Amino acid sequence: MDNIGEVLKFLRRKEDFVSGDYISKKLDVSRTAVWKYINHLERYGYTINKSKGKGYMLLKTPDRLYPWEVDRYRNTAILGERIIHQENVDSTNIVAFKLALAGEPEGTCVIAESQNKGKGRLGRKWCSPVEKNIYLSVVARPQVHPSVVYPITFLSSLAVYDTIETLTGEKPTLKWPNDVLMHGRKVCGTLLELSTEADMVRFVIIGIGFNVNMAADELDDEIREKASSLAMETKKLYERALVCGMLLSNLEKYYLRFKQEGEREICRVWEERASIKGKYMAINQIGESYKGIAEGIDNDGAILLNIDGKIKKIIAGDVSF
Ligand code: BT5
Repeated sequence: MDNIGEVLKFLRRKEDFVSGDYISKKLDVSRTAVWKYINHLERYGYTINKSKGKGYMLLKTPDRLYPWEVDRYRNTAILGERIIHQENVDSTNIVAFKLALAGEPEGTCVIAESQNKGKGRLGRKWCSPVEKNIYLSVVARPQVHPSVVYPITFLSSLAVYDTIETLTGEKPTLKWPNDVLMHGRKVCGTLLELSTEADMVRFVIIGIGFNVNMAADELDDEIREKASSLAMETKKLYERALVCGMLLSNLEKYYLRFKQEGEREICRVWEERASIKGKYMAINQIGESYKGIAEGIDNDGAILLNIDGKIKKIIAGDVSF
């Protein structure tokens, strides 16, 4: 289906009919091949006006995260060079993890329209309704020591932050360690999963769940009060391929910065963006809760909490303000 994106480019060039003959000459394929591509496009959900004498005219593009749609908005050299798009998967992280184990190169993305076993951290569930949001897992091979991997979560949050700011003009809130919120409600979470060997990371799967067009009645009861989407917060719908392309571009920008400037720099950027210093918060770890004032983020991504004058370093947990 390599030529599908190319055929679409011709159809998009003008709001008029494009002849099959023209496309076949440009792509150096037969007229029958063009006809087959058009049929494929229809099966993918595109609405195309077909006229015997005039050719083809694109009337409607489905809101799908097909690789050739995301490519239109992606400005990256590594992330998304290969996109594996699936209608439904258990979890994009599970699919990407298996691919990475089998040697998939850095940058490959698994994107699904829905997940039936979407995962949060600690075995929690990620609500993943069909064709509404972005469920994306990126294979990264950063060649670093396992101890510096944690801040990779921040890369994702920062990329989502920039994407939201560009799209809406609003600044979201970053909540340690992996949440992005709008008006106090979670619109994005990141799940990192890694495979390591001795002193080296073999690969990291960066799993991003970003709520784009989800409506209030699609939220599971358990998250009704605390989750939201771009659409719910701004009262308009977004072209998900555009959002996804922007997200990948922003993620690559921060990923390159992570590689060049190191995890400390990323922690500083995240810390500043999250304006975390001086905030009073409670951090729940399995079975324990700590309350104190945030002093900042350590160089490995842990949060430093001042509890009655004593600094406690916490590497994992859930924050509530
Ligand atoms: C996360 O975990 O926030 C990580 C979520 C990562 C999801 C992506 S989707 C693509 C990739 N494939 C996967 O299988 N996973 C990744 P955590 O911080 O543990 O938050 C989980 C909690 O967020 C749940 O217990 C709910 O309370 C809440 N939640 C569940 N679904 C949500 C949603 N769609 N939007 C906002 N909050 C949600």
